[in-house]
This record gives sequence, structure tokens and C-alpha cells, in this order.
Amino acid sequence: MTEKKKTLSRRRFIQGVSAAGVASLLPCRFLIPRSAVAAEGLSENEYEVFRNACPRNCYDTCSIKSYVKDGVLQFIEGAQESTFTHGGLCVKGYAYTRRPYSPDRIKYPMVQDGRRSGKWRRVSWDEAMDMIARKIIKLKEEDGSLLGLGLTKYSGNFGITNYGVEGMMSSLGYTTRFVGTPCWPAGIDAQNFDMGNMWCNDPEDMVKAKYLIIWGANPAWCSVHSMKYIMEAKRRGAKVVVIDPVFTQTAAKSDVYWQPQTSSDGALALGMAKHILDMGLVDREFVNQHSIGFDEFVAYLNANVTIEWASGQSGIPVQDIKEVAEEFASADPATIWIGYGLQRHTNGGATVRSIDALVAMTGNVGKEGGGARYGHLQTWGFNYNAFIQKQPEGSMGFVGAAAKGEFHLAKDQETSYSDRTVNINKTAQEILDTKDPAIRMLWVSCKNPFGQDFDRPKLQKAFDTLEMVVSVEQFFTETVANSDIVLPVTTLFEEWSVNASYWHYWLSINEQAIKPLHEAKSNLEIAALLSKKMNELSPGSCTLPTEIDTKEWTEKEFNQGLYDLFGINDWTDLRNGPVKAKLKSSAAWHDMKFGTPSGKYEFRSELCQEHGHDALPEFKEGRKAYDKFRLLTPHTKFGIHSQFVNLDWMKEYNKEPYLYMNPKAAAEKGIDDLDMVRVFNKVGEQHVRVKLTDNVAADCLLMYEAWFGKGTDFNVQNLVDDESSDMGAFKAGAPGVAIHDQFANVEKV
Ligand SMILES: Nc1nc2c(c(=O)[nH]1)N[C@H]1C(S)=C(S)[C@@H](COP(=O)(O)OP(=O)(O)OC[C@H]3O[C@@H](n4cnc5c(=O)[nH]c(N)nc54)[C@H](O)[C@@H]3O)O[C@H]1N2
Ligand SMILES: Nc1nc2c(c(=O)[nH]1)N[C@H]1C(S)=C(S)[C@@H](COP(=O)(O)OP(=O)(O)OC[C@H]3O[C@@H](n4cnc5c(=O)[nH]c(N)nc54)[C@H](O)[C@@H]3O)O[C@H]1N2
Ligand SMILES: [Mo]
Repeated sequence: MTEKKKTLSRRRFIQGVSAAGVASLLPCRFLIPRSAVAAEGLSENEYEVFRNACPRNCYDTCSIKSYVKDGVLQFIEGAQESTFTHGGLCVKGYAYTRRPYSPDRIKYPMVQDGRRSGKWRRVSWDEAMDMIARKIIKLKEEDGSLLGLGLTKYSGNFGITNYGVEGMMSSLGYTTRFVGTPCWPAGIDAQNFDMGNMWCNDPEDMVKAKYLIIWGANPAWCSVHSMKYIMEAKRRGAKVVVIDPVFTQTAAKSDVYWQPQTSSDGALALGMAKHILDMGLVDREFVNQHSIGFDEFVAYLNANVTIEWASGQSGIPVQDIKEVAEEFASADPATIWIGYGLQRHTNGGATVRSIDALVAMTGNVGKEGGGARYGHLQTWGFNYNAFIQKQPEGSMGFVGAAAKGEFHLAKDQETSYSDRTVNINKTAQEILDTKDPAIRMLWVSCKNPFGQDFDRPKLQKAFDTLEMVVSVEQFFTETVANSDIVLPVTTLFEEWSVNASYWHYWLSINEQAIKPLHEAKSNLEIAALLSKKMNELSPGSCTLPTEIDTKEWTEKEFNQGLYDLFGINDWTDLRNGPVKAKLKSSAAWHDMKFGTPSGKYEFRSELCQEHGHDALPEFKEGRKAYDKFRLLTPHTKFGIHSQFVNLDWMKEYNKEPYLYMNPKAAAEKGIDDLDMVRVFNKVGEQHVRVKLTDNVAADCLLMYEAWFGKGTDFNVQNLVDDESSDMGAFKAGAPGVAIHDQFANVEKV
């Protein structure tokens, strides 16, 4: 990129920051989306304009408009067509113009001579594929199956064509898959037990809410575009309550802020439910017509719950609980945003069920402006063509139910073979424990286990047992450092895909805006290359085509159902801008036809009981403290997991990591502001600088998860173990993980 172009995009970036920062917090009536090009007095004709979508694992899944000149990405902006993205991006989004051109990018396939040695040498794609394919063939010969080959993939890129990574694995045979999600599965199961699916109202209808409780979510950082609806609801007179052990930027925008004991929210919700019951504020019509099990729930509340008990558990005063409960039950409509942070606990699923119950008993389920908002996958009706691939003939696999330890090969039962599944939230333990055959080779894609998985010290030990680790990456993460081979992957601007959101109802195409830089290839192209090499070395060993056009494969993800839902004739219509689903109503469950066995809202769920939990949304005790302070490691403002913070352009916003600590607790430990400390627990330790703040309670330590780039050792996973949450296995295949049920101590160094 020339100097001149660099300056231009840098300038845009800085302007974008201030505009977006302010715009995302303004009520929508003040937001007039205006093209950045027009605003700058430039002509769109000077640029080639492309449609893109942010593929990160984020509520907002922003629709992007990209401007390219001479084959170089000049600047980007939020698409004006989407009322959700509304012409603006978040700060990290505006830094995207740097990402393809970052000097830190992985540029070529490389091989490391000795893990963690840093002795990388460049190899050709052909050499890299040759090494990988020969290893795969060797595994098959030695083990009689490919179960020794593991895939761990999660949310680095949610573009639909990237499910071709799973497709690639299937095209090789039956392998070992790390399944589940660290993100939200306890809440998904909870909503499935209560309502028969996870389905949330259109977030844009939050403007209609008269009362909003934001419970264990931090949209001011994690869903910036949602804030304009919350602020507009407030402008129209709604009251906003935020419940979070941390005084977040979202809390700063609220009318009422509660700082409960972490993991006590179930008690709080049940206390509110009891008071609503006592005050006669139950919506009898909803309960009688559309639910089952309410009488039993009432009996449970009467026998076990008092507001004093809820107050004792949570630390929220009795009077406050009463007041908010009454206001919530009296407002029409009233809604609760149930955050993902809230359910990352050993009692997270039970907590979500008790909050759902609160929304249901007040008649706010199925109502515009109401709802127990968690997430949805209503707009994800893709073909999953890239995902679904056929195993080569004669593939050996796992037999019968995927229960561990029951693996045996049965040559005459080919049709019953399957992949072997292991829990993604226990990566380290699963690698160590899985036998017959052991996981010998690991393919890592769209995933940074050393940054995002749990118990990093144990993970190091586990990786050391692996014979070959292949990482498909853009940057030299800690996972790459623990790999033998790294393959350079494209950024979103260099490939075709399509993106939907798990929160809003917009659909965006992602066009290839620039040619892949250096030797980067998309996940799909890498899959095709592997297929070519496999078939060269062992004909018939991989069913995937050996040439893949990512544009064609993007097209293959569409179907008439999607076209009808979005009111378009063809996928190419998306090149004119994102489109929104044609919703009959903005309310989930508007027809009151629930997906539960009874077809009604189930206060009492036998299905839930069958899965080993209480049938009623009963209180479940949290995890017992195993060290002095509660340790929280939630999501950061200017990064998403291990992405963005490492970019040089973002350094201004993320100078260094901190431990946030209450001044009272720090004083007891003789710790001053900006001291270096050692945080330690049974998992490991981390050295970090302290920032004193009243935003966290005195019994709490707070560090935001993030990867600060190569050469830094900050990693919260040195202190987070892999304890499971209660729910998640029903819908995600493995339980969630109790990320926020961690404890640690601290000392000055
Ligand atoms: N302590 C703690 N741990 C957590 C959490 C927490 O709150 N606290 N949050 C959890 C949650 S909610 C989540 S969702 C997970 C997220 O965990 P991950 O899904 O692992 O998250 P990312 O860091 O976003 O992405 C992983 C990698 O994908 C790479 N990548 C980006 N695009 C592509 C691509 O197109 N192809 C390939 N092959 N790679 C690509 C990125 O460079 C990045 O290094 O972390 C979980 N871990
Ligand atoms: N900027 C930015 N945006 C993101 C992400 C990111 O990393 N950065 N990640 C994306 C992803 S993958 C996800 S999953 C979402 C996450 O979105 P959120 O769920 O909004 O974010 P988290 O930070 O995971 O957790 C939200 C809050 O839960 C609180 N919490 C933890 N335990 C409890 C509890 O016991 N009770 C209560 N009441 N609150 C509790 C935390 O203090 C935190 O403030 O955001 C997405 N958007
Ligand atoms: Mo997540």
C-alpha cells in the first residue's frame, strides 16, 4: 500500500471512531445515516464499492460497505440500508481496514521446527499439504480409522461458507470433533425447556418496551447498536434496570443499578416472582391459556421463597426487590435482556429458567416490546452445503451412541458410523483422556484454544501429547506458537460468504472486495487443496472437490425458503445492501404456539427433568468459592476475544491489560493503583498491573479477556478452570462452562 493511501485510511479510521462512539449512544431519531463518502464530499464513483459483513461472534453482525481503489481497501462504513447497523460500526470495526494489511499477518504457510521454539520456516502450499496429507494417511493406516484426527473450531469467523471446515473433515472420514460452545448453551437449553426453542424479539422493538431489565449483559460494549433502541425506549419514558456484579458502561446508562452477589440471580428472580404473586400481579390470562405447571411453581414459591431470603442471597435490599418487581409486573410491555455472561455459571441454566418464568408470569412472552430476550437462529435457514459432506467409502468411525469408551470398529455396520464427539469446553482434559485411538493430530480453525479455552497450563500439557498440530490463522497467536504448521487464511474482505445474526433479523452478503494478500487462502480453498493432495497420494481418500469457487459455494447456501423469508428474488439482490426478514410480528412466540412437548409455556418441564435437572425453575446453589476473591473475566470493549486488541491501530485503546480491583480490598492487601501484582489460584498465575475502581465489588477481581499480541504473556486462562455449567448438553451436545465461577487471590510483587 502506498504512503498516501495509508494516510487516507488512517485518517478515516480516526474520524470513524469519534463518529461511531457518539452515534451508537444517541437516540435513533438523531441518527441520520449518511455515507462516509458523501459526508467527506467525495464521489462514490471514485471507488469500487463492495458489500461485506462482520463475521465475528457478535450480536451486531454489522452490515459493511467497503470502498476499494486500485485493488486496495480504502475505508469502510456501516451499511445505511440496515436500520440496525444504521451507517455506523464499532471502533474495532473501523480498524478493519488495517487487518488485511497488518504487518503481523501470517503471510505464507510455515513450519515450526519444535513447538514454541519460534523457529519458523516458510514452505510452499504444496509442501505444507504434503506433510499434512501424509500424516492423515498414516493415522488411517495405523489406527484403522481417522478418529485420531481432531477438529477444534469455533467462532473466529461465522461466515456460513466457513462451515466448510467441518465439511472438509467429513470429506476425509469420521473424525473426532470438539462439540459444544463456551458461549451460551446453558441459556439455550433453559429456553428450550421453557418455550421449546431459543427465540427472541427483534431487538429493534425494544423501543416499545415500557420497562427494560438488562440482566448480566453489557450491550454498551458487546452490542453497541442495540444501545440506540434502549436509549430511545428511555426517551419515550421507559425505566431501565441493569443487574450486574460489575458497574458496566451499560449500568451507567440505567435508572436503577443492582450489584448482586455473583451467581445469586436465580434467588433474585424467584424473590421477584414471589412478590408479584403476593401482590396479585400475575397475568392470569397468559398463565391459564398458554402455560402448564404454574400451580406447581406457585406451590414451590410459597414453600421455599421469601423476599428476605432473596435479599440475603443476593445482597439487594428487600424494598428494592419489591419495588422493581412491582414496576416490572405493572409495566406493559416489559422485557428482560438475558445476557450470556449471566449463564456462565454452574447454576446458569437454572437462573435463566427463573428469569424466563418472571417474564412469562407477567404475560410478557409473545408480546411486542416484551420478551425474555436471549438470542435466536430463525434466519439461519441456509443449505449448509459447505458443512454437509460425505465420507469416503469404507470410512471407519465411531459406532453407536457417542458415549465415551464404547468405541469399537465394526466393519459390517458401516452405516451406523459417526464422528466421535468430545466436549469443546474441556479441550485439555479431552485430549489427555481420549483413547483408542488417542487424538494424535489436531486441526485448529476459527479458534484460538490457548486464548479462549480453559485451564491453559493443562492445555499446554495436552498439546504436548499431540503428534501434529495444524493451525489455520491470520496472526501468530499462542495457539500458533503451540502448532507445527500454520496456514495463512483470508480476512473477510478477501473471500465470499454470507452472514446472519443471532440477535437481529438482517442478512448480509460478504463479497470478495480485494484479492487475497500474500499467500492467504480461504478456509474452503484450503479444504480443496487438502482434497487435491489427499487424492494424489491416496486416490478416493477425500470426497471434496479439488477446486472450489467460494462465490459459487456462497450461492449454494441459499434456497427459496430464505428468499421468501427475506423477500428477495435472488441472492444477488443482497449486493444492493442487507435485507431484513419479513416478520409477521416483531415478537417471538407471537402466535403462542410453543415448541415444548405440551405446545405451551412450561413452568414445569418434564423434558428438563429427563435431562437431569429440576422440573421447576428452582433455585440452584452456585459453585463454592475455592479462593479468596471472585474472579470475573468478561468481554472487553475494544476487542472481541483474541481479535482486534493485537492490531497496532488498536494499541491506543488497549495500552496494556489491567486487573481491576476495589480500593478497599486493595488497601487490605497493601496494593496501590498501578502496582504490579500476581493473581494466582489452583489453575495458575498471571502478573498484571492494577487499576483501582469502585466499579467492582470488594470481593471481586476483574480482568477482561483479550490477546494483546505477540510477545505478551497476558492470558486470563491461566486462572480459569474448565468447570461445567449445569445445562447445554441438550442442544449443543456438551454442557456450557462456568467461566465466571472462578476464584483467585492477589499479592503485590
Ligand atoms: N476467560 C474467558 N474465556 C472465554 C470467554 C470469557 O468471557 N472469559 N468467552 C467465551 C466465549 S463467549 C467465546 S464465544 C469464545 C470465543 O473463542 P474463539 O472462537 O476462539 O474466539 P476468537 O478469538 O474470536 O477467534 C479465534 C481465532 O480465529 C481467527 N480467525 C479469524 N477469522 C478467521 C478465518 O476466517 N479463518 C480461520 N481459520 N481463523 C480465523 C482469529 O484470528 C482468532 O485468533 O471464548 C470463550 N472464552
Ligand atoms: N466488544 C465486544 N463485543 C462482543 C464480544 C467481545 O468480546 N467484545 N463478544 C461477543 C460474544 S462471543 C458474546 S458471547 C457476547 C457477550 O455479551 P455479554 O453477555 O453482554 O457480555 P459478557 O461480557 O460475556 O457478560 C456480560 C456481563 O455479565 C456479567 N456477569 C457475570 N456473572 C454474572 C452474574 O452472576 N450475574 C449477573 N447479573 N451478571 C453477571 C459480567 O459482569 C458482564 O458485565 O458479546 C459479543 N460482543
Ligand atoms: Mo461468545
